[in-house]
Amino acid sequence: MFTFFPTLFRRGRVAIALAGLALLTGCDFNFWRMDGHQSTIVVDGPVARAQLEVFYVTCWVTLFIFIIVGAVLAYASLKFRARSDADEHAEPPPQGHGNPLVELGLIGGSVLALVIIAVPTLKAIWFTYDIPAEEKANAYEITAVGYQWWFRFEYPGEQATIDATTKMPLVTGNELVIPAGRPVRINLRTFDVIHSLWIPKLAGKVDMIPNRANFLWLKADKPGYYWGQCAEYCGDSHAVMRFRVVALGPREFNAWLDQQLQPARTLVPRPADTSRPRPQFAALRSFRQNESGVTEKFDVDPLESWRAKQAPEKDENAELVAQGRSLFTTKACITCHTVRGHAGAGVTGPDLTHVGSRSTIGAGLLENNREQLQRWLHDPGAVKPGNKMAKGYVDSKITLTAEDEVALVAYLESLK
Ligand code: HEC
Ligand SMILES: [Cu+2]
Repeated sequence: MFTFFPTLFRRGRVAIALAGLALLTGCDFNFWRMDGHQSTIVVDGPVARAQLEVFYVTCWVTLFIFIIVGAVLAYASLKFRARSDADEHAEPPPQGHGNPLVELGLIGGSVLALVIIAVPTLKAIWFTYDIPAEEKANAYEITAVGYQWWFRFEYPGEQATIDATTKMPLVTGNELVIPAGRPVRINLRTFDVIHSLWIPKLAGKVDMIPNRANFLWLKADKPGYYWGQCAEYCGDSHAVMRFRVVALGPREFNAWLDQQLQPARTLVPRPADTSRPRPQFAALRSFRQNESGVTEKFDVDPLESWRAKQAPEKDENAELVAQGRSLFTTKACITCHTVRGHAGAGVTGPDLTHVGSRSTIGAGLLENNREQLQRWLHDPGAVKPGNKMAKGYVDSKITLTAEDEVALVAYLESLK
């Protein structure tokens, strides 16, 4: 009677825990599909796929070992359990010492298990290390530089226009646009501390280490919009040091390059377009519960939203944009930022030449729209703890009125 209750209690606890887990996850289809934005299980490229295969092999081998050992343990505990009071006080059964057959079998089994894991692991290490020889000629090269707490992307093969006589390699920030279906070699550098570049659906993480020329390669199977993350603790805002990867087909990639290579856009006044609004990410308006302004659910396909971001806003106000452009210089934004062709040669903040065409700001933290841009300019430190722009506001005594913010936002949005 008294031994019965604790058992029931224990079983009850397990049942409650299981029911809780089912409740927590049951409604979330994605949990069972394991297809989150940063899934390593549902992947979209050969490098991530090779790494996933090693994971599966290891899982199956360990599951096999678990079942064998568990079965032997269950058999022994059941067969030799105490069945009566007398059993409990009886001598232990005869003990065995050393059985060559069993011992050799266990050694052989362990070696076999290790070989089964080692062969695909070594193959994957070789494959993921560098682009296969036959694909090298088709490779595209990009340099990624980690900063506390954002990423700079450089395209060494593309010469971007500054003015009629000067060019420089193309630099973008926080949004890595790559050609789909082509191997991409990414040189990994850092401006300050150790960071790590990780795009879970495309490739495993590799560190960006000071004074060490690391690199990784990856390939996206098809055009898509991917989530990336710094994967090495690097200070205050490490957890929100994110970025996006946009993979585009050849024609679209070239069109994107053409646009990015242009110097910053100067607005030509034109009548406002009042036709149907174009697709947007689900903004704070429709997704309020997400305090940080990060959008996880979308009204439309994220790649489509990104595409929509490439075209000029429909209600551009040339006067406001011009006002924002001059504030950009007078409010010291140019000390850290560059708008190629307009003003500034700052390199400690992201290049803003085409910031209006990116889908996020603050290194993948906020959706790039009017509300979030203003929120960022108003108090960057409140959005992203410790970030260097917030420090710059204090050091350079930058203060913005609400009108300044609106004008600056209009200017930034015009930079397509
Ligand atoms: C002290 C240097 C500094 C100053 C001054 C500064 N910024 Fe920044 N800015 C940064 C840094 C650093 C980041 C990246 C912050 C992060 O994501 O961690 C940034 C990010 C941004 C972004 C988001 C870009 C992106 O791709 O995520 C915008 C927009 C921006 N700044 C606009 C401005 C404007 C407008 C001003 C002037 C009012 C300004 N900044 C002044 C350093 C500065
Ligand atoms: Cu980092």
